[in-house]
Amino acid sequence: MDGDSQQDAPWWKRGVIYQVYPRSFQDSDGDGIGDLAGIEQRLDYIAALGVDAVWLSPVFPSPMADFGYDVADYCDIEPMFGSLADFDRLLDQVHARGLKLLLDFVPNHTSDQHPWFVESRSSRTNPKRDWYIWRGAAPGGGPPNNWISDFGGSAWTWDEATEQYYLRAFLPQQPDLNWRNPAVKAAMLGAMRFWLDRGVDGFRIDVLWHIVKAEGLPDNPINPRWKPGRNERDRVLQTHSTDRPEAHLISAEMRALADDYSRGTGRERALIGEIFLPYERLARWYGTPERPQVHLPFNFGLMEHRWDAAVLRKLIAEYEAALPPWGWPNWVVGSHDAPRIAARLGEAQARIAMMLLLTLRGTPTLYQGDELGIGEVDIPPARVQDPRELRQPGIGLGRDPSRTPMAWDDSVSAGFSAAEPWLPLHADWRTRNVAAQDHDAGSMLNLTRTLLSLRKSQAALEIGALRLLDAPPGVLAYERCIDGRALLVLLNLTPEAVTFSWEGTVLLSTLSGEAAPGMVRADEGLILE
Ligand code: ISL
Repeated sequence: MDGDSQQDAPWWKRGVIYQVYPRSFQDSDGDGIGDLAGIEQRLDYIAALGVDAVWLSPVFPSPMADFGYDVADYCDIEPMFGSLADFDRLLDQVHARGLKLLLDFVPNHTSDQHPWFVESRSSRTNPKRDWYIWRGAAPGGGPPNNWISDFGGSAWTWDEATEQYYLRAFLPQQPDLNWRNPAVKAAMLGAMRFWLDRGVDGFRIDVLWHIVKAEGLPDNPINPRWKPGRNERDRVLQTHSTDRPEAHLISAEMRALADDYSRGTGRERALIGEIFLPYERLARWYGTPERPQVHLPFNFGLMEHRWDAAVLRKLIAEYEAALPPWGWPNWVVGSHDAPRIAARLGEAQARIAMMLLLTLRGTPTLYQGDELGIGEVDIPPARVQDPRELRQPGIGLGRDPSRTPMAWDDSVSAGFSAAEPWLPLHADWRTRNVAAQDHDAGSMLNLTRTLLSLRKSQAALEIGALRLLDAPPGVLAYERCIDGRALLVLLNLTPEAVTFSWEGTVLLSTLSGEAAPGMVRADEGLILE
């Protein structure tokens, strides 16, 4: 659980990443959907928040079957979001504020409208046929194997014209690329170069652990723990469809490419891998010092575990223990795919979650809107947009509630758009918005800003070592230390006060009023010196 001794640790270690979901950040042209010019207008807000890097969910041309995660051209900007010129201007403006910009690279699949796939499906003998994964029907008919799409149903789609199935781990409109074909790899690494040449600071790489499938495409093992009514994806274990050794080799090649751009420029380009795996397997995505892979394999542990001090203590210890000595940690509590943290935990504990995220050892990723504490959002059935919800309705898989627009003020559509937004706003947007919270010293927004500025001013929080401490049930306690200086973090994960005799000066409490010596108040988080 070492800290990083280098005071000159790179930005992706010291910094905080802010995820912007472009469709829902700021609309500048009145179509109810956010865009690049809108993001540019709001850059001062992002900079003043105190984060260091912005990760943009996909902004490439897309039919939007999966809201941008179906890319029809890797080297251009979706007209709905703007143009390449708008992008270049945004990037300049990001850099002018001392921030970094990460794009979302989607290598596992393209859109079915991508010219590569249009060619590939045109005939069995087309030169691009092998850019995707085509197979004949199983001997008795039906799909070639038992793989299941993450969105439910078989992972194979029958193509009437050429009488073969193609593999697609997500929607039928998202055919999986064949990364075993060297031409695919060359084209995709070329697309990364296209954006690195324009000056981006790196990528968040979508479903990186999916990109190569086991040779021969064997059936996946049945998951004995799956029950009907649960996510159909989990009916089988993704043993043969994900986490292949060959995908690690590609991840190392992507890293070598990023490192080529970092070398000698004093500007490090960083790669974040979206990978859902148990920690000991997640840790392998760091690679080795000789052959590094991604800088940060996303750690989704806090989203996947029960909100309980003992459970989280064990989780943190296991994560730290699983990291290779050269692996820098990272933490996530929200995203455009996961339920809102305040919806899951309630408002009081969402404040604790923010303190946890911003005081753990490792790079935090903060999801837009979580700094306002946006909670549950009711999406009327007629307004559901998410293909995951539409394909397996009513079992809690919908992602729309986490993708609703940012609320800036109490004007029309919360200042997000002059038009009706593509998704409804959260019900309490008239009071839960940036302008309102700006003036409220106790707001979630101001708590977030204070935590971010404290983190920046305290090297112990940015890069210090972490030591888990014993604490009474309900309280998660740890120390962050650097150069003999230690900060103590006490988080009461329960709605009851817990007796605990702590010492030190209170730097911050998540609650208003005086911290009470001898206890951690109900739903209180404390940072002590
Ligand atoms: O949630 C998951 C892991 O437990 C998976 O279902 C899934 O692999 C994950 O959500 C992947 O998400 C990414 O790729 C998808 C896209 O729909 C998501 O928005 C994106 O974040 C396909 O590109």
